[in-house]
Amino acid sequence: MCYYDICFILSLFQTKYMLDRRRFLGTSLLSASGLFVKGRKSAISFTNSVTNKPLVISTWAQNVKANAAAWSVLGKNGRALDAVETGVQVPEADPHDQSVGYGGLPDRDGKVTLDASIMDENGNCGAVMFLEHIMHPIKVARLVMEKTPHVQLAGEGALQFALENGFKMENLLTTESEAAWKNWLKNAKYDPMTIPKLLEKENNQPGQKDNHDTIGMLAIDAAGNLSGACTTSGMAYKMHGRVGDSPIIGAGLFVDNEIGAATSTGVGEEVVRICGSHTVIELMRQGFTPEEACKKTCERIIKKRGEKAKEIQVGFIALSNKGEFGGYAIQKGFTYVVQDKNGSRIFDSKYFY
Ligand code: SD4
Repeated sequence: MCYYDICFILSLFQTKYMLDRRRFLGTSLLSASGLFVKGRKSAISFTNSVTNKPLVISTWAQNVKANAAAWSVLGKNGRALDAVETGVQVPEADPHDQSVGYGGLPDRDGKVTLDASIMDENGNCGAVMFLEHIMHPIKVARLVMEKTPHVQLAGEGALQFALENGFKMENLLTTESEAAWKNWLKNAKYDPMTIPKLLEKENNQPGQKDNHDTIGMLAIDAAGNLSGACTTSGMAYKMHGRVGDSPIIGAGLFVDNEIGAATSTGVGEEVVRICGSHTVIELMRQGFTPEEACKKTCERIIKKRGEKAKEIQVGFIALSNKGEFGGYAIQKGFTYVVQDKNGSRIFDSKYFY
């Protein structure tokens, strides 16, 4: 038997193992019973191996309204791409949401700079980064995808492209966010956990009640096609010119119609280092459920950062092409929200610390 024969036999074994594992996961998930966690549902109660579509899932509980907007498209047999583009515009236009679009906390120079990305079922994608003065960066990202030979446009060039396509320049810095920035300037100490800490102090976890964070939204439509969108004003008081994970395809967002879609929230630098959302999808390709894949991806960050990981928040959500979904975070407090034909449900994510 030659070397190539041995390799061939080994690959047959590997394929059989993966198929068995997928079958096992499918069966065990089917038999999972409904569970409730502190008044909210645990993801397992809605994870099953029967196709559940259409469905939309977003980071953070507050995004119930964004999901409802996406559902207005999905519920009428609309395309997942149109649904996610419509849905994430809700927090983009909300002046009280201090981590997305209008009203976002500025960088250390007082400028609101936005990152956004979008990806469809065919692997088409578009992104804008370090974009100023445009209320709906996600719409510009979609135009980058559909009207240019490129995938990403940044800064001045992205703004020029937006203006050429009929977008208006607007002041996105609200009085509230300007006041917060001026207060920060007194000590001017950058801390990537600024938003989580602020929210904790107010005894109000990110995503709950009036608090918000980056929105990553994933949807599967009635035709079984997946799409995703992610939009943010990035880390509060970041350096001018800083770009996070949200507009980086494979980091803040990834869609592969053969497997599923994933998106992230939290400290973008940590997500970029491990190509987070792409990693989630590759783990799902190996047979892990969306929740397991999100957990394993968080583990990669923890392994790299050691003790420092206890100071970092990153959360992932994922949706399979069967409508199975899940999420996981490094720290306590991450939530996600799902809407399908059964209505809207908020989930407390499982976490490490
Ligand atoms: C970023 N991931 O710019 C975004 C910010 C975020 O919760 O999600 N904050 O790094």
